[in-house]
Amino acid sequence: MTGLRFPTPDLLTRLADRLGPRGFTTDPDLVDTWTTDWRDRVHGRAAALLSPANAEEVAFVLREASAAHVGIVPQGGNSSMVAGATPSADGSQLLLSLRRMNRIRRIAPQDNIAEAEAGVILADLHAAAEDAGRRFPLSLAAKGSATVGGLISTNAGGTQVLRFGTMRALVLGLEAVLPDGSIVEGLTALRKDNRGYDLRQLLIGAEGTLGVVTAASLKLVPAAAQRAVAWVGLEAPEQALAILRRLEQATGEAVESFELVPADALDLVLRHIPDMRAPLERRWPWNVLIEATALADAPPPDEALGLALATAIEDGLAGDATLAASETQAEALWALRENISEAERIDGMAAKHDVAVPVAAMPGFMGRARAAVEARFPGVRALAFGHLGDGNVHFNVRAPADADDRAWFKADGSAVTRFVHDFVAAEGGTLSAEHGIGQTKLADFIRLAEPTRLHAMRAIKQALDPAGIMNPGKLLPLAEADAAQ
Ligand code: 2HG
Ligand code: ZN
Repeated sequence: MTGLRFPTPDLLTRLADRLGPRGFTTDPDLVDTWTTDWRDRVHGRAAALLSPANAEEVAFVLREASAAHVGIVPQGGNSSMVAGATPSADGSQLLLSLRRMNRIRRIAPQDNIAEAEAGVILADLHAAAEDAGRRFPLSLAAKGSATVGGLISTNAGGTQVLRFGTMRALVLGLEAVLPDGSIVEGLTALRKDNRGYDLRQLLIGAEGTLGVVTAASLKLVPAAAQRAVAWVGLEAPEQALAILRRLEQATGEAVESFELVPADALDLVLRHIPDMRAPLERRWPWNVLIEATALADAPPPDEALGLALATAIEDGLAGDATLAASETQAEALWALRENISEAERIDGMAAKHDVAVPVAAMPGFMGRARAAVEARFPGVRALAFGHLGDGNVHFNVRAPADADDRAWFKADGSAVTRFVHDFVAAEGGTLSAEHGIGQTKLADFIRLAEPTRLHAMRAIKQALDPAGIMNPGKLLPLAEADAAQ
């Protein structure tokens, strides 16, 4: 690789001419809103914000950037948890927003696919699929801003992975632009296509380091005509897991979400988010939000779920439970879960970790990790919540109650993170279950990854992006020569 450079005035003029006023700006009022990560931890600068209207314009940008050795940072809704779409602080990189490419090109109910451009917001895709009597079965708290391109580039997970898998399982084909400006026309509706290396899977989860996803054909499933949503209070995560396995026996594939919420996460939501109400009379140490669905003609899922939960209470596995009696109540229960990140953000800085271990090992892991981190850093408060059914929790560590959270984060944040990542590595887990590596996990990823994995990743990067222009400094470190000159 050769060194990256600052964009010259001449390059900026060529980009402005090709993209037009809607597609190019250097106005700080418009650029600067997109140069900080969602959690306000990483502050970048960008020479310009590019908003192409189609794949041909993206191709023009990448060809020019490759020739000029200028870094490109692709961005969707900017809801990355790892600062994966935040440019570097030196202002040498160009932000490439895909938000203008927000058309759902078609929905084909007979093929069960939707073809959506990279800038389509997840909630809009949900609505369009529903209008066609179908469903796109991936959801997460940031659905109002996260875009299809970002979800693909980060191989997003969310709250339905238990049944439908991550984004990798839901993408049939991609249209994408490679760093040399060539366009991959891969928007297939084929369910099977077995011709060697799978470029689509390579680009999914590549965090924008190998090219730019511009559109995708996505799998749809039949609309879930009925859903049952329950909130369960219990004493320990081990019991939660036992309940999940029982529910699977009782309801087959009906359970699609099984989310763990500790008492202190619920407290945060009740404290910081308006109009939230505690779902159960008592404050239980742990809670689980469960959603089960069924097609129109199937028996109502609330009967099976209600029965299984009543038995779990009788058997002493669960302490208490409530079943939503209406859509409004179901939404209210989901709001308690989906607002945890926002409530934690309002509360202050946190060292955030997105870890996974084998499902059955997770309850024990959470207990050990919490005890270890709280012993090593006295006063800190560990909070583990999320996708217990996938063996993935967000093991976030907040400042001691009496500390200035920003000062604490600056002084101790990376030591806490290093400690947690070492801990999860020692237990055979991963430091990124669903959020990716981005910038905030880069150092520990490189430190802890197997050399063979890193070697293969570097070889792929070198082959597809020899100038190193794509999302520099994310997922793989900048080579020394690549800091912009
Ligand atoms: C979630 O599960 C997201 O709500 C965010 O992945 C997790 O804020 C977090 O740590
Ligand atoms: Zn999550």
